[in-house]
Amino acid sequence: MNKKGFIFDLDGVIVDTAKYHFLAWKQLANSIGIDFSEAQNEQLKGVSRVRSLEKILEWGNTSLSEDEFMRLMGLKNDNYLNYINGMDESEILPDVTKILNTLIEKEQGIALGSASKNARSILTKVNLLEKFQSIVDGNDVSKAKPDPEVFLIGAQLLQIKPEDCIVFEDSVAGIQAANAAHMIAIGIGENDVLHEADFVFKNFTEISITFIEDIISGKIKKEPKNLSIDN
Ligand code: B16
Ligand code: MG
Repeated sequence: MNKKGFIFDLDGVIVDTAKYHFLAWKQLANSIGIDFSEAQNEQLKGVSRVRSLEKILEWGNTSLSEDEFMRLMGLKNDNYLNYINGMDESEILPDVTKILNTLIEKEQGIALGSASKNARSILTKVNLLEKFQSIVDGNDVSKAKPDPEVFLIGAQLLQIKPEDCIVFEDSVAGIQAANAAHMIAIGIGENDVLHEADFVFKNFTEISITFIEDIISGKIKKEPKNLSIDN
């Protein structure tokens, strides 16, 4: 039997929590006199919570004591969790459940590989937690994407070789992490942004069951150009 490991990013792939990150970061930034735009929010996709606040402070030319930094991170997360608490299954992005169910039916490995420390709460809210055999989130990694650590741990937990894993990602750093892990990198989003991916789809409605079957059988492989010897 062919068994592959399918590793899903969370924000931007399974659900669109970027809109809630935006509202929570904007409220926090404005409270300390810093403007925060949607374009800046784009740059925080896939970036850890600590690094996100560091970037916002850089944009606002502001520095804080360590205590104040920690306090503001807590405030942002409390505010973000208020939005997350209102989530339900209707927020799952189109055809994500269909693809997950197909993979379960075909007895494939399924893992989550997210930078978010709130990943388990979010999956619970949208009722998808039990579809994942393994979860790797922001609590489990020491190195952020583009480092491949998050996906390599995912492969290890699934007990599947990295070369037999496939990553679904919406961020450039995440695609680079998948390439560095020698996994098939599937971008979810725009081709011009995610051009380092092996394949790019706007969303899961564009991914056919035949495509999934061809990956499982090994007919579809990683693009050789994305397999450089130094990563
Ligand atoms: P948290 P992903 C990432 O999720 C988000 O894209 C990013 O905007 C966020 O800062 C990061 O999680 C940390 O999230 O504050 O919940 O720990 O795309 O890696 O699933
Ligand atoms: Mg993401």
